[in-house]
Amino acid sequence: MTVSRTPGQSAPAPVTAAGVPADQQQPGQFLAQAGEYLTTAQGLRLPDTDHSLKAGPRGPSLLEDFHLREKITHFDHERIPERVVHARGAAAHGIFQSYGTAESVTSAGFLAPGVTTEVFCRFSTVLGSRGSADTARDTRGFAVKFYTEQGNMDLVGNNMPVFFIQDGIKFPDIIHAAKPQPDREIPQAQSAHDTFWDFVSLHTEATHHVFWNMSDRGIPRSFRTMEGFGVHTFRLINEAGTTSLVKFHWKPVAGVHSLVWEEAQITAGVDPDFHRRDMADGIEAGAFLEYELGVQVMPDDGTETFQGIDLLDPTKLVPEELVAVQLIGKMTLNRNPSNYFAETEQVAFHSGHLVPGIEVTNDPLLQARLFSYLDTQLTRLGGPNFSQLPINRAHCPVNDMLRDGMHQSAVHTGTAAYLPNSVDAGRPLVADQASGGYAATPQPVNGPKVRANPVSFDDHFSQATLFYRSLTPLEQTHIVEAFTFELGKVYQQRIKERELAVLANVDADLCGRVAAGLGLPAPAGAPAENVVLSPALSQIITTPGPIVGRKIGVIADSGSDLAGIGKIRAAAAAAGAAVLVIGNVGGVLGSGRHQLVVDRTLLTTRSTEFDALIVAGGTTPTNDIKLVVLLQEAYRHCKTIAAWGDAAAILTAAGISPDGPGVTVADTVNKSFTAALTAAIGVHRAWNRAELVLASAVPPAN
Ligand code: HDE
Repeated sequence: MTVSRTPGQSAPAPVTAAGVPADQQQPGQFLAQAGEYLTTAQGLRLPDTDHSLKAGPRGPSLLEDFHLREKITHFDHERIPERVVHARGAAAHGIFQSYGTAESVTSAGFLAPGVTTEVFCRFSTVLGSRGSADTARDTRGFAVKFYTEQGNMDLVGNNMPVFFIQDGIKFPDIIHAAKPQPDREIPQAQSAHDTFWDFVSLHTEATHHVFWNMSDRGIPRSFRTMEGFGVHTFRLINEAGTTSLVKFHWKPVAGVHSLVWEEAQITAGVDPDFHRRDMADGIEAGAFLEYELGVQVMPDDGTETFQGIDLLDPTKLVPEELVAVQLIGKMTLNRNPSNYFAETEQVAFHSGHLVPGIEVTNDPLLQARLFSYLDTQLTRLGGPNFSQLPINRAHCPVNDMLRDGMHQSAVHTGTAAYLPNSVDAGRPLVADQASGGYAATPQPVNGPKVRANPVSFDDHFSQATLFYRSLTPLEQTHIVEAFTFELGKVYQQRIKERELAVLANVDADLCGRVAAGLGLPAPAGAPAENVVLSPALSQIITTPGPIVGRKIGVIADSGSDLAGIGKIRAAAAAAGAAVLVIGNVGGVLGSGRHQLVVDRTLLTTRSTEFDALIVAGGTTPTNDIKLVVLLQEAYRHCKTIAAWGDAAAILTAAGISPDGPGVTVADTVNKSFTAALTAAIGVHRAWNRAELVLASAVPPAN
């Protein structure tokens, strides 16, 4: 018998550890940090945790030392298996505010007008181990858990809209090929090796995604400046029961910006935590990360295609020029986790965590994911009760029949652990749709049992061509350089040749340039003709965007115009950017009102930390080569360079012309100087310098 819950009838509050309701627990504190004194896990107060119990000060340790054994045993088991992919990550808490504009396409409660929902968002790289560098060339994970009133909803996406494979059964192959090679376990967190290129050159459906990886999207400037994509097509249902096919997009308010390759490589060594530090520092400084959620809505007309694009093929995108992205809400990441392990490491995302109004499609990649995400937690989080971990708990009442199991921390009451029952008055009730029950809209399913793809999945190249040709020449050059770098690291000649044959089917000019770099002949191919371009795919802008979260380095010493630095700091702070003072040595510059703490020295910093470098007026020229390297590197990476007063001479001495592109020089710090700096940083890079940099011998850079 099915018993429905009548509307308004709430389920009993969930009971968790030691009978304390979840909403009265301070996560972590109740279990591990109550009381003043250090105790064992059993609560026994300890008088000494520095000396093991021994037979005399020089004697052997005694087996009976239960504190020693508990302490060491627990330590021995502190690590859990890292994620098999996306092991390296960082996360933040925040809120999602719905604009209510999605009401026409979905009944999802958290997308209704005026609803605010708590979120936890984890960004990651795919290939590297947990301790690898943030700035590796790779796809980035962009996973958001919405703690909605209808249960947790996870949007487990990436920063690229397409994927390497069309069918989930290939996932172990692409990941095995891309991860470090199994004999020597090298290279770490890189695709620049034989097995990756061996696989993708044989498995040409990966081509479009490979182009995204080789583009600037593979090396984001920060999590703040990354787009996010749900990748698959989802089916949305509104209150009236009308369905649509939808692709999700996250649009960063700070714009889409990337590193340049040399910068990414240097940063991997100088600051492997570059992205996680940037996010944590930004949030701490109040420069929150913001993204608008958008949808492309396509009719669910039974064809599962839109203007010839197969919506079930995850190697294809729908150009925004064909279907505009409509904004439906905004996410603000505004709180750092307080414990990396408890939150960021233990969070468990699952593409099958859905709410009414949002459903999956038959995309064969998505179908396999629906199995994998639950399964992987059994190993990673040690059993089936991972949803009871504080970070994974729903923020709405939970009343499941999932009893017992490893690490069960709920204390279920009642005698009926089954349904239907009469001994617990038929509870918990099952909910019909009117009471919020999740019921998939009936979709007809039929067909012969086959291991096969639709014919439309055979087009592996046309959208790679679309992507490549939609970019600006400079972005195309970055792709050429990335292919040349990666294939240049490949040992086996036949793999390079096979990948060149793939490139020939995307764009002849690109193939020719990469072949020239590799010193190999360019094969002929048959690239798609008359591809309709999508300029929205380019990330180069000419109108200044926000500079929130950006870092400006000001080179100064005790003779510098400290008041001028103060004005720059005030202007930067007003725009959400940070100024760091770089001195010859540490300490404090000046005294009184304009006193400044030195944040970095020429020894502790590198240009890659900054979006702009400014030399303060009054600074004494030095012979320190590290200063020249600092300025030249920033120049070479097309970053904003500036100076005021007599400090222009320091630029000249470093081989940088004060008249050069993207170099701003003024007599003094005034409003027009700070406005010019903000505008220059707002377009991200002085791209008009790029040609000069590419053409010039280094040093000097002008
Ligand atoms: Fe994942 N993926 N994936 N993936 N994925 C995991 O789940 C998997 C795919 C993505 O920050 C794992 O808890 C399969 C596409 C992100 O915790 C695992 C397939 C997209 C994250 C897994 C895919 C993603 C993961 C590893 C092919 C973009 C990190 C640990 C069928 C739309 C989430 C874990 C976090 C993590 C499996 C393909 C995104 C093993 C089998 C496509 C962002 O379950």
